[in-house]
Amino acid sequence: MNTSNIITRPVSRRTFLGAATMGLTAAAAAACGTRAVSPVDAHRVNKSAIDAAEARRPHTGRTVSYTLDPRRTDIDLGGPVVNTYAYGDTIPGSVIRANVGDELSITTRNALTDATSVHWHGIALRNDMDGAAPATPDIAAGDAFTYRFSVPDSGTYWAHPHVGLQSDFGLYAPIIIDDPREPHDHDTEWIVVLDDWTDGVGNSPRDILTSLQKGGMSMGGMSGGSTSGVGTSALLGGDAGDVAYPLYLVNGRIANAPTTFTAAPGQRIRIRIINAGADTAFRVALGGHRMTVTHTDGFPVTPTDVDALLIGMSERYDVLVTVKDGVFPLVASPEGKTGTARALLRTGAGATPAVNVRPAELDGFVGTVDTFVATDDVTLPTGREDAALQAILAGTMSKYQWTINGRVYEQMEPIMITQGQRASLTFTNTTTMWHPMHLHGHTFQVRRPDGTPGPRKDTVAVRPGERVVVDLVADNPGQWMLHCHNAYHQDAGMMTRLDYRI
Ligand SMILES: [Cu+2]
Repeated sequence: MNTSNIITRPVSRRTFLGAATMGLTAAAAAACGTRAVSPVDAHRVNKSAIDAAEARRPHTGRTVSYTLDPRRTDIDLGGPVVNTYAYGDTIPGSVIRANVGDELSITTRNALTDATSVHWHGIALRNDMDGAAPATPDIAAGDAFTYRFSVPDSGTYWAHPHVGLQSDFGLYAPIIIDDPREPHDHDTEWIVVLDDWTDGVGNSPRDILTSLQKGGMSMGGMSGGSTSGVGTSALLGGDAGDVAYPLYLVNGRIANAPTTFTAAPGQRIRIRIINAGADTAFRVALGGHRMTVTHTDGFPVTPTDVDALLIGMSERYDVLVTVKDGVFPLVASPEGKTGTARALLRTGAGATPAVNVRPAELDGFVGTVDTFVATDDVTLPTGREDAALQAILAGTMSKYQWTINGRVYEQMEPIMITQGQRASLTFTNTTTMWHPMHLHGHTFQVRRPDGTPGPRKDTVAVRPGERVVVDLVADNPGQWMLHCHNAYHQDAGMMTRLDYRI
């Protein structure tokens, strides 16, 4: 095996991890010779531009208030009880809900022993309330902060910290933004939050990262949360992830003790599916039903029927289902990993399906980002490209370091954009792993392989060796994080910023 060319070849992850003597990649080596920029020093924003952008958002004049209590607490996962971090006493945290144009006022009281923040994932909000430093300062242990921002777009979003590995604990909550003008095309709604879980039952997220940095192959064993034993996935183009989790959860419960959603036969259910996992893509299906996908990351798509959906970390899909009579498993199968997560849908009499029932739909037609096309009303204008931005994804597995444009976050040079520009952003994945790439403050439009507009998304999976182009409109000034939503890749450097020129 020629390890000198390892990042551009589809080698196995085991080989990749084992290449401990591998030198720096060309991209990383280039970065070593250039000046590092402190993100804090570079934190300059145009406050009046941020205020002007806020004035352009719709406003109802209504303020909806919530409190969020990040704390250490005991959580019953349906058998295993873990002492972990959560928002309040439940996983997921309580739903945050408002209408388009409302102001959300969310007082966050940090009872953790570390600083935290709350990032309002997917919402095109004002930059200084984004919940990611330096645009918004972190909240010190014991302190409180009230996030105030208006919400311009309807859809399914979620809240999570933007500090270290806190996103691989129980700190997550759904956010639903309603548009009262939207036609009401369903009878009832089911929010389904997926997660991969290790804290308190396997190795801690911190220990997992340490293991990955040591070479990744030393942590295997019965306690779970190991960094070996992850397989491959054709849908993900190769290695499925870095961490084999001991548990996978739907709405905070293990597969043996699932939550049950109750409806009546013939009802139309809108299911909002959120992947809050740190290192796991899920393949999701509802036994006995096809699903009509209506939204990707909050934005409408031409309704499209699928048997199952592939959902990467931080992605959201909304689906409509007209339910049959009986008891049906909603199964979230961790892609390329061993285990299962599930919930139950009960609309009538019948025995509960066994935990090992694998719906045939999981192996039917699986919707991926390539499957969907945004509706006309949310399709971004085409025909003009003022800037062609690049994000080259690379990695050096010898020390578990991941980079964008040759740099880890601490040394990043922001990607620059000018307000009003229409820009393309090209992700080029030179690694042997897939990366769910997320941009804050914007919902870009993914270009289909033939160049035509695909779905609106804030997170797009970029498979090994693949190039993905997205288009965006620079209409939300500030400094915005652009990063891989694999929590371990992000913590190990795979983050940069999109900065508006001032
Ligand atoms: Cu990644």
